Amino acid sequence: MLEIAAAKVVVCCPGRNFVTLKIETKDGLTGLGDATLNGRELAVASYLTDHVIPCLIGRDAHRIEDIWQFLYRGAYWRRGPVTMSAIAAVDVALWDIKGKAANLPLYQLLGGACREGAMVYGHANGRDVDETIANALRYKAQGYKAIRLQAGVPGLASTYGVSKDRYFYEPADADLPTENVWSSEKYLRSVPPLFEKAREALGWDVHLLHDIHHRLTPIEAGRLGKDLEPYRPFWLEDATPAENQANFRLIRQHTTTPLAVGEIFNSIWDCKQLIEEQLIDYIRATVVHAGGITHLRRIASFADLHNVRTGCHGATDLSPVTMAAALHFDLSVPNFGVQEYMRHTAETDAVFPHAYRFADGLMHPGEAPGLGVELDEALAATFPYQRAYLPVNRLEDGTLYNW
Ligand code: EZ4
Ligand code: CO
Repeated sequence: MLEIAAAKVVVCCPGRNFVTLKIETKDGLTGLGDATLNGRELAVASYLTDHVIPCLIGRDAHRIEDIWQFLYRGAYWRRGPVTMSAIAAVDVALWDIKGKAANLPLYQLLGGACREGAMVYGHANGRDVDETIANALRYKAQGYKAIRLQAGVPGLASTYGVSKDRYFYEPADADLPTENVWSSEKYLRSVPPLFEKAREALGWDVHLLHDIHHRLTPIEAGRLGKDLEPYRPFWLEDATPAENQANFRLIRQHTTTPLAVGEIFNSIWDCKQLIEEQLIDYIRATVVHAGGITHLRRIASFADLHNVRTGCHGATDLSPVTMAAALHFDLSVPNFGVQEYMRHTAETDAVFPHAYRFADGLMHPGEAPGLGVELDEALAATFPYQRAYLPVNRLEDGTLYNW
């Protein structure tokens, strides 16, 4: 019995907001879990503080699966991003504690390493094709084996994925949602030339990825997938919204370009049909938004039966706690595909000192017991929460659209 004595939520903003759960056992072990839900942070903080923590005190920290089931079934109200992020934070904190209790890095408890490291992809972006390619060449020079390409669309003032800073991309950019203007027609014309020039400049020995960010209809996505086939993208991400999973059938009928989806999924039920019918190639569900390591392993095992590999979300709104958890998961799961990696700011790295490291295009979670991430609470307290929202999109005629 490893009795849970206390738990608290720390909300901080070292460049962007993070919600972190810290669980302590009676004999002094601590575990961290990330509960950050971009733009809705305080809802998860309250869910944990007001409704979850009181139920944890006195329970056995070793009983991870039982506590997961208690929080999932016991709430009566199942699924949803707020609930599943809160459950994820508890789950990851308990895995962290178990690792520390065993004096082993978490990946050892998950079955041990299946590979030397997790291949990560970096984000190359720019206001135009040339700037994106120049940035992609920098990533390649740093050893990245996979690079995501996003470029500004001619005729549109701004678009997803194009940042002011070369290495950091944080879309939650204002204390109320900014409004962007979107045109699928202009966008669809802009992507094939980006990939054509990227292959000329970068060659064929690097994986190239692209994120559509839910902005196309299935038939438009089918056409883009077909147009990009000559350039062999590693994947097209979030081609179309996936509430209706059957939508992906239409895309599949038209292109052999691999498809990835699921960064906003929070449960295995969000991808059941997509996986069962093999409508996708990579599942992007993450530790923090999909119920923690316990639930993500279940998704990965199910995906493995259908030749779907993992490709966990890893944007800057996923804290170093999630990044570490993801890397332990990535190292141990047989059907790993790729891991997204957007570097955090220096302030974030200082608040969350961590053992994970990058070398030659691969990342490794390190050998520290548990997750290998700490929280500097005194430093975190110097970065108070600042409300920040993701933007919204409108079509050129003013219709509210997907961002
Ligand atoms: O827009 O994480 O693939 N990465 C992404 C991210 C998401 C943000 C939203 O909070 O799509 O940049
Ligand atoms: Co994405």
